[in-house]
Amino acid sequence: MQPEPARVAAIHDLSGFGRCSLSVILPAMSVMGLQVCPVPTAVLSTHTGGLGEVVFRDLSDYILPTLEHYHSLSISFDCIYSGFLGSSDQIGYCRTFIHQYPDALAVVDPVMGDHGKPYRTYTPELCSRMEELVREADLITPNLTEAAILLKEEYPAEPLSHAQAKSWLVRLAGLGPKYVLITGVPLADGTISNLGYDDNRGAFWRVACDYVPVSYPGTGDIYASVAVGALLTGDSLPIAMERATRFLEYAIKTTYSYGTDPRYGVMLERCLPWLTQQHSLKGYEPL
Ligand code: PXL
Repeated sequence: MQPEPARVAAIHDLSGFGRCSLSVILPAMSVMGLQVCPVPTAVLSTHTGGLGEVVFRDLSDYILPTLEHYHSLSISFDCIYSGFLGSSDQIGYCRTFIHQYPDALAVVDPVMGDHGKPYRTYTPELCSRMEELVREADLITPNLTEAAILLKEEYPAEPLSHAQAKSWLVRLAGLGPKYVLITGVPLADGTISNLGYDDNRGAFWRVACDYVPVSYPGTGDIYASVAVGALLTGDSLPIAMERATRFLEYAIKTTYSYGTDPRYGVMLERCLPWLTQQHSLKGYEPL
């Protein structure tokens, strides 16, 4: 008999338009063969990246009663995966969720900002408390902006040397997680790379990305959900990083070729079948 698919509790917002958070995490992980159980932290009409006045409903009072309900049903999870939060109280609720499932892979995407700036709804308190949640994680997936906030560093004005990049990865692992992935890092070798670190092995990895002169919302969510989906279905860390990077390259280049409004996100629907195929992946490198 086929075992049940790995089950993921996905604690993120649901943005109706703009292809980010649960709207992309659910299809991407589902098509990879995972069972995703959404636990919405907030419901928004759109993401907060330039689409005007957003309708925002905070769901802070939904998370713990939902957890209790799942407990009463003896539902287990293989992974607790948190992302965009609606309020700083939700830091504590996510920690409780993680504590209740100590055997599950705890993934924290410390969603806080991009391009060197925090997102509109992310208060200084929410940013400063994110460290409490990161401490509980097995794996974190910050972009460079979020990595800088967590490390209390200025957003780097210059590309990072390999030694600096390794130091950032090790310092992030020092906050708690065994595995660290940082996305979108300009390196002094001239690449923009996604970086990974496995603290158990002391192994550093790098997957270089093709540059495309446009930025889409939701790409961090797609990267993290594909990488986590790959890990949960048996990929090694560097292969999972490469699967996520190659998929995003494909989705970004597809979208760019049509010239759609970048605020509408990547054309995920057209690209999802890629995730059902096995690709030979060997483009990662040690950092
Ligand atoms: O993709 C990150 C994200 C998630 N959720 C909301 C956002 C963003 C980024 O802009 O606005 C609501």
